[in-house]
Formats: sequence, C-alpha cells, structure tokens
Amino acid sequence: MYSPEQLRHIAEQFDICGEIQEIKPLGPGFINDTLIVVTSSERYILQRKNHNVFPDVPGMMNNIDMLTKHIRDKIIAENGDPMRGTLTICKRKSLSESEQSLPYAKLYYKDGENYWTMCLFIEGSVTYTKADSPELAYKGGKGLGHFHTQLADFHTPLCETIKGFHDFPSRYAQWRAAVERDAAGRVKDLAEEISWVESRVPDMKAYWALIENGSIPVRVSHNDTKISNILFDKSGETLAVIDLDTCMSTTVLNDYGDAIRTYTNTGEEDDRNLDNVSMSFEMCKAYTEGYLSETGGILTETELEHLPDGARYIVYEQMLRFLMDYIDGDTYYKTNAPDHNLVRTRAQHKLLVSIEEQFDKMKELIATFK
Ligand code: GN1
Ligand code: MG
Repeated sequence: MYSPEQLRHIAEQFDICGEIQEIKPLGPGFINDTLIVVTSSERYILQRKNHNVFPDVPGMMNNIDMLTKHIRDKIIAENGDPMRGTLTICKRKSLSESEQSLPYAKLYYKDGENYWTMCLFIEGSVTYTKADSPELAYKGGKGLGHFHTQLADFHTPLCETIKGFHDFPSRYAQWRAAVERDAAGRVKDLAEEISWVESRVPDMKAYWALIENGSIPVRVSHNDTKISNILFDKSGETLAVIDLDTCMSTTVLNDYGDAIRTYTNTGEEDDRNLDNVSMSFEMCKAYTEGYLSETGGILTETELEHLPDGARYIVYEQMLRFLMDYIDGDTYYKTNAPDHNLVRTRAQHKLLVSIEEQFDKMKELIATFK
C-alpha cells in the first residue's frame, strides 16, 4: 500500500499542469491499479502497471506512444480533437542520470519494483460496464471499427506485451502444463469443466490453422475490447479506445470476439445464476452492424467470414483462462471469493454454448454484409 505522500511523489515525477489536490482510486481493473490525480487545472490517470503480467513495461509504453501518435495524426486529418479521440501520455518532467540510458525512460517512472505511468483524463467522457441497448452496442462496434481502420496502415513492429496472449497454441500449452502441475490439488474435482476445454480442441485447431497459414492476416489489434475500454461522450458517441496495454499484432477477429463476449452477454461475466447468461442475438447484430459500418474497406473476405469463429474462440479462451487460474490456485486474476474463478468459468461456458447454438445464425448475419 502506498501512502498519500508516496503517491504524490510518484505523480510529481510526470510533467503535469496545476497543483495536485487529490489522488484517489478509479475503476475495477483486474490487472493494473488505476488512480485519478486531480490538480488545480486538470485530471490525470495514474496507473501502476502490473509487471508480473507485462514483463516489458517500457516496450509496452513505447507501443502506446507510437500508436497514439499515429491515431492523433489521423484525428487531426479528420478535423477531430486529438486530446479527446485518443490517450495523451504524460512524459517525465526530467530523468536522473541513471535513468537516461534506459529504453523509453520518459514514458514511465520506476519506483523500486513498480512501474507507474500517467495520461490525461479525457473530460466529459462516460464509460459503461455493460451494454444495455442495441444502440450502445452499435456505437461500441463503430468505435472499435474506427480504431482498427485508423491503425490499418500502422506497420511498425510492436513489442509483444504478453507473449501468446490471444493465441490458441500458447494458451493450450499453458493449459496442459497447469493441468499436469495441479498446483492447488483441484483437478480431481473438475472432470466436467476440463472436458469443456478438451472437447473443443479440434474446432479451435481448425480455426487457428487459418491464422497460422496466413489466410487470416495479422494486424494491430487491441486485445481487451470490453465496453469499459471505450469512452463515450455524453450524447453516446464514441470518443476513444483506451487501455492500450495489450495492443499487439494478432488477428482483429480476437477484438471482435472479445467485444461479442462482453457486449452481448445477458448476464455477468461471473454470474452465479447461469439462467441469466446467454448471447443476445439482437446485441450481436447491432454490434456487428456498427463494427462493419467502419471496417468495410479493410477486412478481407476471409476475415469477414470468420468473425463468428473469433467470438467462439475468445469465449472459449476466456473459459480456459479462468479455469486454468482456478487450477493454479488463483494467482492471476483478482478474485472476491474462493470459487470466483470457477464461477467465471461456468458463466463463460454457458455463454460459449449459447454462441455455439446461434453460430449458424451469426454466419447468416455476416453473409448479408458481403
Ligand atoms: C483482464 O484487467 P482487465 O479487466 O483490463 C484481462 C483480460 C480479460 C479480463 C476479464 C491483461 O482485463 O484479458 O479478458 O480481465 N487482461 C489481461 O475480465 O490479462
Ligand atoms: Mg485491460
């Protein structure tokens, strides 16, 4: 835990305007700790980046710096407001002598073990934890589609901030190792849940082969496209895509998939009442329409055709990740109960089954956009 004085000292390392008045926690992220810094003239977001999850924070910050510059140029060309349309990273005020030789040292502050970063808070922005109407889903889809289009001509290689993050072969290898290790002695009670992962391996392999053989291209993708990572303005229009920590080169079908996972779920990600959980086709349709209204020019026919596979894969992968963390003894995700990861696993499984039941309908929907 950090004292208010320590937090103030950290915030003061960055080049910010005004006198610091208050520093308080913000939001429920599972991975990083996020704070809001209020000064006499502005508000800022201060984050302690979890370097157990992100082993190369400087490389990650360089990704974000390059991507936000690229987006900023696009916004200026569209006569938009670059301060509201993407994140503005705050750089360090000055560097000590020993910091000067470090890579991308202006983009973060390292206090002992921990890495801190700062960006401007986008005023007048609204976030949602749940999409409660097709109109909002449509707009969220438009926001992601616009983001993909803005970055479609970004070709500088990016640092892989989490190795094999949304990648079936890596996840499956981690999964097998976790089951073998059985670190928390929980495997014996999980035969049914483990079969949910194993029985779908052939389908996932077949889909992933298209990525490995290049039929589905790799692009800049966001990799955490839940609704709370899009800022809306007060009238409901999208402003900016945030939380760029996991931007990497993967298939954009992962982004569409993670959005479908979160926008269309009629229940919660960790709903104990499975009757609540299903994919709302109406929300899926609205999100897809919004997304495709912006990406028409960039997606290939193969990408378009496999959008439903992207949704099925990401929900499957999320189920695997929650169950793997439960098997490991809850070392990755923050949990609020001893069985929290198991509850999350079951809810993702229910959502996956619902997607599988509506898979043909999703394919038919996509076909209408060809
Ligand atoms: C994590 O911390 P947060 O909420 O941004 C996770 C995502 C998961 C999500 C599940 C780096 O995101 O991949 O989908 O939890 N991020 C990382 O809610 O693992
Ligand atoms: Mg995130």
